[in-house]
Amino acid sequence: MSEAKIQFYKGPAGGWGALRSVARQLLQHRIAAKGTRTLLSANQPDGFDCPGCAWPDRQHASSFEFCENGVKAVAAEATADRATPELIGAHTVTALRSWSDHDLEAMGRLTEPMVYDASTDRYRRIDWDDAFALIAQHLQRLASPDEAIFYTSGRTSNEAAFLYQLFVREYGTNNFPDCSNMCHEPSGMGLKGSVGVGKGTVTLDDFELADCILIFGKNPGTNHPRMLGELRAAARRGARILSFNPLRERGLERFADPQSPVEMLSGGATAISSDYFQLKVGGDIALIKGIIKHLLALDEEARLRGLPAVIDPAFIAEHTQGFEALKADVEAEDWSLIERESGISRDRLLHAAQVIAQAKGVIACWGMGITQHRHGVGGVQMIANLLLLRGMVGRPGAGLCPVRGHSNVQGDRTMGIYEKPPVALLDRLASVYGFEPPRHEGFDTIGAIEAMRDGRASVFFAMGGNFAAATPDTPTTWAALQRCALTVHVATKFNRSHTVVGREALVLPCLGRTEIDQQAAGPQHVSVEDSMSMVHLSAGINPPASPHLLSEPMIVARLATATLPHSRVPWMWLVEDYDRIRDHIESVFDDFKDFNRKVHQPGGFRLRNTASERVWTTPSGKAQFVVHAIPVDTRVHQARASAAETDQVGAAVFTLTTVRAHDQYNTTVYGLDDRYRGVFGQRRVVFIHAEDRAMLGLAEGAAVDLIGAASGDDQVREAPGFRLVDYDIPRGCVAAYYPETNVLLPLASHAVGARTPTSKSIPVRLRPAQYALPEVA
Ligand SMILES: Nc1nc2c(c(=O)[nH]1)N[C@H]1C(S)=C(S)[C@@H](COP(=O)(O)OP(=O)(O)OC[C@H]3O[C@@H](n4cnc5c(=O)[nH]c(N)nc54)[C@H](O)[C@@H]3O)O[C@H]1N2
Ligand SMILES: Nc1nc2c(c(=O)[nH]1)N[C@H]1C(S)=C(S)[C@@H](COP(=O)(O)OP(=O)(O)OC[C@H]3O[C@@H](n4cnc5c(=O)[nH]c(N)nc54)[C@H](O)[C@@H]3O)O[C@H]1N2
Ligand SMILES: [Mo]
Repeated sequence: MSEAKIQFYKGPAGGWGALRSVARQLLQHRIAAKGTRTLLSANQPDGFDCPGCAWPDRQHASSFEFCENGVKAVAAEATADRATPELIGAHTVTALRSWSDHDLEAMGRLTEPMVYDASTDRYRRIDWDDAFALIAQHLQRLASPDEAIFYTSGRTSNEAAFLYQLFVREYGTNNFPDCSNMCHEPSGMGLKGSVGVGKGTVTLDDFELADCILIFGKNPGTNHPRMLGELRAAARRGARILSFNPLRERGLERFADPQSPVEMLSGGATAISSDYFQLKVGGDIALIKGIIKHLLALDEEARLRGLPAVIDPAFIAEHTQGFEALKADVEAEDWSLIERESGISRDRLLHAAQVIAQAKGVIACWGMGITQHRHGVGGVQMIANLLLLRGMVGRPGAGLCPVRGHSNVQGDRTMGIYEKPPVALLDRLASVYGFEPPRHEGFDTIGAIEAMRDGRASVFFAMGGNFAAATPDTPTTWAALQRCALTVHVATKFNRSHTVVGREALVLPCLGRTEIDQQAAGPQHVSVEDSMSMVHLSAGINPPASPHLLSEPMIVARLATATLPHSRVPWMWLVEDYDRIRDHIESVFDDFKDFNRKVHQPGGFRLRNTASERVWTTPSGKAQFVVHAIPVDTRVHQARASAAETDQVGAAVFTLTTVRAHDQYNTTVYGLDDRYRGVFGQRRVVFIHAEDRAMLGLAEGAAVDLIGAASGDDQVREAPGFRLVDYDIPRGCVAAYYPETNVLLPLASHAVGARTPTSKSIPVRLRPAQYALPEVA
């Protein structure tokens, strides 16, 4: 592990730094078997889908696409370290709860099912049969199935997700909170309203044709490194890449492709962004409105001078609704409000508008910087408005590109992991399986926490993930989970959530993506759907980390058999051969016609996306312009307004945005470095503008506590002991890593129309730390 230090990172993203880091990963992780083969088999036609992210691969067949963070994800799963019941049972759960995320992860792979013993406050081994019987007993005695909650993280395969939703609906509830609720929910909701489909409209081929790529609130250098390959190729072709991000992110500036001998040997790099707009955190709606306002003015000017239109009047007339309302709203918008809320000047926005006006193919990509706000849905719909104005949806080289996180988060939704299931899905389940599925909405993530907190739900089951760490309002969430009669986690690694137990608790170890899944009919494939709706197969190649692991589909089948003795679904027959599960998927989802044949072809197939064909499945049958006001009512605005009344420097309210470091995968902390941001050997840092720091009278490197400042919140929220790091970030904004900062976010602070926690805009104050931090170089 590196010594703790802050050191400016001079190089490009990728390059030798990335190669060195991979080499270190390989040395550090004792890789169980055939380590290199594991890495070379990621994203190959007959290998496994990389459990890293949801960015697609070319044909799923190109030579090994180098990805440093994919290597980390694969190496972490293939580790030779084992978290056995003995190792875990050597500590009390109370003691384990105080370990760092990094130390919990470093114990290695889970090997056997474990049950929590309250009398000793420890986990111990349990048989699989007894574990399923215990869950069945709890589920069967609930007064209503709605008192049970079934969470899903986004690594679960289509086959496992399909069986899981089938079991849970036959059991009788739609309580399906999932990681999507905390992630791209606003993209799904926003896009459904704007273009009728809650998914992106582009494919990788469009990236080859685009001459302008907009990147909002996304850090590809760390979170989707393979996306940099696409951006680099576009930049070299002369495409304009505009980045909109409060932080200077290295991967958006310069990238050296480790697969390019010239760049590696010459020390060269490709400049990625042609322009970088360092807007204020939460300023995206204001900023996009400014660009649209300019575009409309440029169009008017062109019209008066008899020049070609800047917007696309034919597309707008034929394909859209709501243009006049949007135009009136934007034209009435005040430039001073736009500039104040976005932090970007009218002139700079004119430049952005001119670049967009001249482009023939515009793609807009976005990530968590757009969605995790109170007005996340509005942000997504403003992006859609911008593209629709120029007819940039449903034509080659153009379109909408929400960049999904977890490798199968999109597929899980397609398979029906959704607390608001469409009526058509429920009708089909009823006709295919002969049971009446529940018709009312279930709990999303926020709803699930509220229900457990209030005693309306008492069994919590998680298919993957780390619910106790990933969710907001840590004290409330933990108390909610601890109130449950039973908590169950299906997982590959021991994590924080397993230490936040109900009165009874189970941890069930499962196979990972990289492992051979042997069933009666032989080794099995699973399927996944990437961020661009490509569905393809994945098959593990490593021997399982332990002979006691079950696959996720098998866990669901055995749980269903134990819980629903009268079920007519042939659970155990289905999991003998996953082709049978795929046949069932085909009988429920029309888009999966001929599923087995199509998915067994190399590269798989693309699911239909009506918006990319300009078929608009909105209520009006048209693509919809949607008006959104510039937010001036968020918790940050409210907290600032009340701080202004007290007028003390110490009362200054900052907008905290929470981001991922380079060496983490969500709540999984592989290492303590964030190389591109110059942070080494530590995670408790706050990035701040030097003048803000000086205004607070604090030195660089000073220790501070973060104090939650949401008005109307009666909880005291503190995250103690962070080091100040001067950073290129707008004044008034600070950034720190997740999940350490989740204690600062009130449960009630979530997105309008999507209920996504507002992890990217948390009002905080900074106070000199009450306790000293250790010395740092
Ligand atoms: N290695 C690795 N890969 C991952 C993950 C991981 O943790 N590690 N996580 C996976 C998951 S589940 C997801 S969802 C994705 C996440 O991928 P990203 O969306 O890239 O995730 P974040 O780190 O949250 O970064 C968001 C970016 O938004 C910027 N930002 C913050 N606030 C604002 C704002 O108000 N406006 C704008 N325009 N920008 C803002 C931040 O500076 C940062 O660059 O990555 C996936 N891939
Ligand atoms: N403050 C703040 N909070 C956030 C975010 C943020 O940006 N800021 N981001 C949000 C986002 S975008 C997301 S997606 C969520 C993530 O929330 P989750 O998806 O719940 O969390 P992860 O950290 O991805 O889950 C990691 C755990 O998954 C288990 N695991 C790994 N692989 C497998 C597998 O193949 N099968 C099974 N069963 N288990 C497996 C391992 O035990 C590991 O410990 O967090 C959200 N929370
Ligand atoms: Mo995510």
